[in-house]
Amino acid sequence: MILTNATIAILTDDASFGLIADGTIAIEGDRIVWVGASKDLPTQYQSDAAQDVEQRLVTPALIDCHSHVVFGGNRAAEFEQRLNGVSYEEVAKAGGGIVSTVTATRMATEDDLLKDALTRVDAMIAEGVTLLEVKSGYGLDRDTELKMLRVARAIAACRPIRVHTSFLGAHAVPPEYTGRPDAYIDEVCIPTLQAAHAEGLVDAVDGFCEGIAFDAAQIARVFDAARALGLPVKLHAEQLSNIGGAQLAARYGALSADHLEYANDADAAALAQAGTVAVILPGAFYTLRETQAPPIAAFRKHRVPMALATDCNPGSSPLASLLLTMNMGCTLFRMTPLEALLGVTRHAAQALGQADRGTIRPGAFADLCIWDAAHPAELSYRIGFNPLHSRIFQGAQ
Ligand code: DI6
Ligand code: FE
Repeated sequence: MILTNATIAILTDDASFGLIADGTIAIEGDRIVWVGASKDLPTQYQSDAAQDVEQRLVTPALIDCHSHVVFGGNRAAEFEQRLNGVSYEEVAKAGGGIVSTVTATRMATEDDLLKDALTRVDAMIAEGVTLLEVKSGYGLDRDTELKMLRVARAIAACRPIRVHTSFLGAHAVPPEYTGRPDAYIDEVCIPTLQAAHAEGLVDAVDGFCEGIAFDAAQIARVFDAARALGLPVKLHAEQLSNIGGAQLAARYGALSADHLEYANDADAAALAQAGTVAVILPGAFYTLRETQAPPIAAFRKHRVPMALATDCNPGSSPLASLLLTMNMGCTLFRMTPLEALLGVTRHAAQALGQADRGTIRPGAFADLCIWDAAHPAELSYRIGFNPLHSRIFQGAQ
C-alpha cells in the first residue's frame, strides 16, 4: 500500500510534529517501509496503485494506554448521588463506587461483558484507536479477574484492534476482605496474578496506590510477584493524595505512573530518572471536579514523557473519546497540541512498552489515521467533532 499526497506528522521526536508537506508512506505487510517527501520516493515504491489522500493529515493511529472498558453495569445512580453532595470517597466507603461495579461484574456473563465493552471499543475505533490497554480489577476474586482478562483478549478477536492487558487485582479491597487488605493481597491478588499469567492473559501488572485502596508496602508485594513472573508494572499513583506511589513506581522501573494530580517536583524527578511515563487522565479530573492539576510544568522540566488516556471506567471517567481527552489535556492542564498528540501516540506506546508503534518510521507497524484536517492542532482544538477519514490497522484499511 502506498499513501501519497499526504501531510504527514511522523512524531519521531519530542520537539515537533515532524511535518512533511507533500509526503508519501509505503507499507509492506503490516509495517511501514518508507516515509518521506514524495519527490524523494525510491523508484521501487513508485506505483500507479498509490492512494492519493488529497493532502489530508496522516498521523500515527491513536493509542489509549489506560482504560477499564470491561465492566458490568454502570454508575449513573452514583453520578446522581455525587450531584446531591456525596463525595467520591464517601461513596466508596459506603460500599458504592468500585465495589458496586465489582458486584455487577461478578454477576455478568462473559458474553454480556464483551457486548458492553465492544460498544465502548467501537466508539474508540471510530476515532482512530488501534491499540487499547484494558485493565482487570472489577472482579477482585480469582474467577472474575480471569473472566475480565479473557473478555479483554476477546475484544481483539472481534475487532481490528490490538489489546494490551493489565492485571489490576490491587484495585480495591472486596467486601469479603473488608479491613483485611493484607490478607486480600496474599490470599487472592497474588495467586490470581500467577494463575492469569499461566493462562497467558497478562501483559503488565497495575495497582491503585491510594488511601481508599492499597498503600505502597502492599503494592510493593504485588510488584515483587510481577517481577518474579517477568512482567512489567504500572501504577495508579497520587490521584487523590500523595502517599508515595510515584516514588514506588520509579523504584520498580514502572512503564507508567498514572493520574499524578498530587505528585510533586521530587516525584517528577524520580519518574524521569526511571524512564517512567506520566499518564495524564483529564477525564477523571473533570468528572470528580478535582481542583489540583497534575504538575505538568515539573514533568516538562524533568523531561518526563507525558501520555494522555481516557481512563474509560464507569465511576470516575465514563469517557470513551480520546479526541476529547486531548482537548481536555490542553484546556484543563495547558498541555500543548504537540504534547497532546504525542500523548496518544508515541508516549502512549512507551507507556505500554510497545516501541514499534506510535510513530511513522520504517520498521514501525503501519497503524495510521488519515484525518480531514490540515494541521495536527485541529485534533485537540475541536470539541465533539470527529475528523477521522480512515484508519489503517497493521497495514489494512
Ligand atoms: N482510579 C480511577 O480513576 C479508577 N480506578 C482507579 O484506580 C476509578 C474506578 C471506578 O471508580 O470504578
Ligand atoms: Fe484507572
